[in-house]
Amino acid sequence: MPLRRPRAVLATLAVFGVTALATTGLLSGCTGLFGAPVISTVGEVEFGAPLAIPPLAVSTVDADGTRVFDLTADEGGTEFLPGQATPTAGYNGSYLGPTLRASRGEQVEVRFTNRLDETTTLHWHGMHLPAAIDGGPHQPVAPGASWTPRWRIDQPAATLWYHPHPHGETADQVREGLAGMFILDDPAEAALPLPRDYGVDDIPVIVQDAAIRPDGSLGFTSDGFVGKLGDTLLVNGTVGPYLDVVTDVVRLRLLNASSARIYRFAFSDEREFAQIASDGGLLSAPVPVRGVQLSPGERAEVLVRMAPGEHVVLRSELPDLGGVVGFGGAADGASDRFDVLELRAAGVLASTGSVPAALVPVERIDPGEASEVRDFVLDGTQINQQKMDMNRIDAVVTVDTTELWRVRNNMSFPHNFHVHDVQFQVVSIDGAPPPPELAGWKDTVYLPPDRTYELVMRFADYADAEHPYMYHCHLLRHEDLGMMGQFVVVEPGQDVKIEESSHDHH
Ligand SMILES: [Cu+2]
Repeated sequence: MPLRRPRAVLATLAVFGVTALATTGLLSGCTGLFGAPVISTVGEVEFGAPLAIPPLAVSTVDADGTRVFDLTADEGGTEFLPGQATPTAGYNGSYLGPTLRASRGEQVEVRFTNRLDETTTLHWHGMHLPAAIDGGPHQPVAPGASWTPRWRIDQPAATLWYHPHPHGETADQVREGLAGMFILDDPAEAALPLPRDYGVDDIPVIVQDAAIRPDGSLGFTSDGFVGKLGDTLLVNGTVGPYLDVVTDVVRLRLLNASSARIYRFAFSDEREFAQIASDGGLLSAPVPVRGVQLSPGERAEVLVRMAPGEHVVLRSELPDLGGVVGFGGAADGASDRFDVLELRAAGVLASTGSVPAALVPVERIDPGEASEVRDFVLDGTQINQQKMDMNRIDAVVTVDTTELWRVRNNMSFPHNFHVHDVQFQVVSIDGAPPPPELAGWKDTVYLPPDRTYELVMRFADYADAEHPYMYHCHLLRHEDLGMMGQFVVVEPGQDVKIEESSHDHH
C-alpha cells in the first residue's frame, strides 16, 4: 500500500451552485473556511513505487529528413493503486503519452489517430507553429479519424507539452490522462554542462491531482470555482513515487498538468535549488530558489544538488495565490500541502559537473516597440465580458509586429493566462519589474487577484487570415466555460476570413 489516506473531511460547499464532495474513504482532520476540505499528505506518503518515466517516443526519419512520430489516443485501464483498475485514457498507452523530442531546425510530422469514442484535438502547448495545425478547437479529430500536422521546430530548447483542446471538453480529457511532454533541444542548450540523460539525471515530472474512489475510478475532493481538486498526486501517473538518483546534480522538468491546482514545489529540508528554465526555455542564469510555483500549464526546469546516500522529499507547500483569495482560499487549494516525490541518492554519485553561472542570453523584447496595446480583463469566467465564440475573432494582429498585452485578473479568485503561437515576456506586474524566474520566456502566467500583468510578445511570422490562435485561462474549467478568445495573425491590411468549414464541429 503506497499511500495512507490523506486527511480530508466530507463537507458540502456551495460555490457558484457547485457542491464540494470528499470521496476518500477515511475522513478526519480539519476543514477550511466554508467547508472545503484541507488536504495534507506531508509525512503520509510511503513512496512505495518507482517513478514511472514516460518513454521517449520512437520516431523515424523520412528521406527528406522529416522526423515522424506516431501518436494514438485511446481509452484504457491504469492500476494507480494495487488491484484497482482505473478507467483512463492515454497516447500510445493507458495513461499520459510518450515524451516527444526534436531539435531546433528539424521538420517534424505527427501521425495522430483518435481511437477515443469522442472528438478530440491535439494541441502543442508552447510550440510556435502555424495556426492551422495548432491543434486548438478549430482542428477537431473525430473518433476513428487521423490528423497529420507537419512543421519546422523554430524556437529555443524548452520543455513543452501536448494535450487535447476541444472546446468545452478539455478538462475531462486531460484528467483522464491525455497529456505528454515535448522536449526541444538546441545547440545553445547542448553546449552547457547540464544533466541531459533522459530518465537518468534529466527527469520529466508531470504532476496531476486526483481522487481515487474505492472502486478505482477517478473522482475529486472538492469541486469549486477553480475546478475539481483531488487529494492524491499522480506523478507521471505514479502514486507515491520515489526516484533513485545516481548523479550529484539532477535536473527535474516540472510540468503542472493539473486542471485547477496550483503547486509550490519545495524540498522537505527547505534546501536551495536552482531554477534554470521557464515555459519557453532557459533563463539567462540559474535563479537560486527555495520554491517554484506553477499554475496549470506552466513548466519549470530545476537543478537539485544531492549528497551521497541522502533522501529528500519534493513537496508542494502552501501556494502563494496572491493575497486573500476566494473564500479564504481553501476551495482554491490554498491550504493544501503534498508530498510529491522522494529523491533517494545512491551511496556513490557520478559527477555531472557544476551548475553553470550563466545559461543563454535571453534577448529582451522592447515594449517601446509595441505597435498595439491591448487590454484583457478576466472576470467571472469571461474575458472582456465575453465568452468564447468560435465564430468571433477577438483580436487581429499584424504579422512582424510587437504587441503589449495588459492582462488583469479582476476577481478574488485565481486565474492564469496562456497565449498560443508565441512565447511572451513579463514586462511588469502592477508596474514593478518581474522577479528573475518570470524574466524568461513564458507562455502561461499565474494571475493573482486584482493585479495587472503587462506581457510583451512578437508575432514574427505565420500570417493566416483563415485560422485563429487562442488565448485563455488555463484553469481548465474556466477555459471550458468559455474564458477564451481568438486572434488571427494577418499580413498588413489583410481582411479576416474564417472559413465556416473550419469550425463545423458545433
Ligand atoms: Cu481562470
